[in-house]
Amino acid sequence: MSHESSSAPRSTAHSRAAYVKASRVMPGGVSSPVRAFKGVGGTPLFIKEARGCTITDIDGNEYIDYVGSYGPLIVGHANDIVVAAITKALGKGATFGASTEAEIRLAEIITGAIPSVEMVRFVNSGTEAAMSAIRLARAATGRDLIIKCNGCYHGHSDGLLVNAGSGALTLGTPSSPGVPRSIAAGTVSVQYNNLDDARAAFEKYPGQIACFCVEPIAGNMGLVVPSSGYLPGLRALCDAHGALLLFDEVMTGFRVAWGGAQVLYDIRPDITCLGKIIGGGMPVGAYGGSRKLMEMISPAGPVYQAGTLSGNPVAMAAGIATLELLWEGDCYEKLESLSARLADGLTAAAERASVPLAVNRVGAMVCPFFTKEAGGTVTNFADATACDTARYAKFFHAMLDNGIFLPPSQFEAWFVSTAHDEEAIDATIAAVEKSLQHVTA
Ligand code: HOZ
Repeated sequence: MSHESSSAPRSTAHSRAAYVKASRVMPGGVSSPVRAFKGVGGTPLFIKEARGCTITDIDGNEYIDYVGSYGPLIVGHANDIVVAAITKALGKGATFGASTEAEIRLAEIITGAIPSVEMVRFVNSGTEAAMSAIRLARAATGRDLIIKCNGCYHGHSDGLLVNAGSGALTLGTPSSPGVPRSIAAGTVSVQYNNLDDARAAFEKYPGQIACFCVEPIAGNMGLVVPSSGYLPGLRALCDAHGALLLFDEVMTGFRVAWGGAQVLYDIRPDITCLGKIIGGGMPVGAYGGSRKLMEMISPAGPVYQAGTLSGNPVAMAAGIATLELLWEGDCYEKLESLSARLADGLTAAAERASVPLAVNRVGAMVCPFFTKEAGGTVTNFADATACDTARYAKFFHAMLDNGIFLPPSQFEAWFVSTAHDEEAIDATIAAVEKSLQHVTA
């Protein structure tokens, strides 16, 4: 399809009216904070439908989409095969409160793709996966403390909402009222990409750390790439201190490679959290690890965790269809080449416009950071939060006017799907050229 864009301001009157109505009955007018445009100002779009790489709001404006529902839609919106799988499963019943063969199939795909995962427990969200994985780590080690990195986000459970990224960062509330001090005290936070900081935390709490919980590629403070040696260093520190290494691959699982970041970097964590892509756009999460560890989970073992809709057959069907599509053909090659084209185009456009921009990328996750100075890099939370969010906001709105839907925050990654094509990427770069003129004004 053609992706020609016009930079004429688009009418969003219906979205604005919907937002007024929504704000009367839903906190902030949304079901998840980042959607409210608080990080960029203005009124959030309400979506009518989406297909492929294109999303359409209720005013009928079409955009090339890089939000991709924050990661699950690696084969694009409303992929025919995924829709058919969902429809077929739904026609047989939405939920049973009993096991299905689809759970076995999805678990087999996951355990086949990720060497560190021999068994998997399905849950309903990444938040649930991380929360349950931490309980398992504490049970397995008999220790209470956990370490997490500033700016990493592992869902919104109490103990993980400490110096958190994603919406909590966008809104300037890294922690939250309502998190008991006693629970927050169980979380030690350190700087991402800083092994000395990690080592110091282990040394400060000898024999007390249950696990080091980390996004192997940080995707919730924008996209921050692990420096060489960081992940192997964490593995060695955990081993030296008898702690478990927990990779939160909710975002990176099956996105940066078949399997995820741990396959890409050849590191074996003890516990892995998954979500997003393995549910093909339906609500899902999972955590997994060695058989020995996972057999501690109820009913095989004593660590309790349950869920009425866990392993939901419609979500399983969507996940299986998505992963089967990814397995076939040259999906990851295509994602790599499109994403490189996007990142290179962003960098070149910024250079031409003399706008300082650091473009971070791993596979089909891309993030342009508006650094304060030319040549700036973003390797941790401090670098990310030093970026010019006002400039990102101007850029975001100019891109919307040019027909491109980006995450409404400097601190979220852009997601490329197999439904994008070179034409869409080139149209995006053309929009970037136009939009960068506005950020210097
Ligand atoms: N992990 C997701 C992106 N950072 C969350 C999306 C949301 O908070 O709505």
